[in-house]
Amino acid sequence: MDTFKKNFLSEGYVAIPELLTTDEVKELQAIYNQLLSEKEKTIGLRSDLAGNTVAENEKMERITQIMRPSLVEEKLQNHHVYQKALQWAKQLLGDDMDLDFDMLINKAPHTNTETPWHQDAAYWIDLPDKRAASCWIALDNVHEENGCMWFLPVKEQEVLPHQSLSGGGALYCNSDTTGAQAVPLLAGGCTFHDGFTLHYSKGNTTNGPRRALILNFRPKQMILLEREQGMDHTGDRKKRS
Ligand SMILES: O=C(O)CCC(=O)C(=O)O
Repeated sequence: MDTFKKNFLSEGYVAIPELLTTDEVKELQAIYNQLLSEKEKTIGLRSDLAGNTVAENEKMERITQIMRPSLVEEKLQNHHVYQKALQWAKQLLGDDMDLDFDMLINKAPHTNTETPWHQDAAYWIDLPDKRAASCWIALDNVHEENGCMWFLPVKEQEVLPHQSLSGGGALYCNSDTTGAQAVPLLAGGCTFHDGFTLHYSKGNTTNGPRRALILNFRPKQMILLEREQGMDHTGDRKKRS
């Protein structure tokens, strides 16, 4: 077994330092900026993971999340990044992996808002086949100060109790995160994490954006099961019931 797969299976996450070329990063940055600025295009798919706790007239997005961006942007849908990431997902978890959903998570400059510790499975319905991999792709150089990812392996495949931030914000869980590792990356690098791995990122305190494109993969059969149950990752955030 190759080292990437071994690490992914034992730790619940792995870093791939160079998924994309510099040109691919530039192409994706341009598409990303367009999606961020054209708010009307992403109505219903867009929200602030920080929750809407500020007064309406002071409202500014701190952690912009856009679900399923490739549904509204054809250039994204056809981009080579989806094939590259899928090949990795197959290598890590098997040939039956397919794209379940994509999303953008942007931390604008000086918004200094952390994404709280959570497990992705807390957002999902319970499926019989638990294999899943989220590919978190850095479109800027990322480090602690602008919000690179942190990970903490979880031994059992169990979903810890989660709560939501007020105002429809992200899910979070209170857990001892001693020993968590920060994973800085250059733009074009990525990490893969599974649905149970605890993860978090600090706020962006720098002058630049922190743009991430996230692609989630799981077995084709499980995607069909999700869709049958009305789960297509476009809707409101809900806690696992
Ligand atoms: O980008 C972030 O800050 C958090 C990303 C995340 O939670 C995820 O990809 O599952």
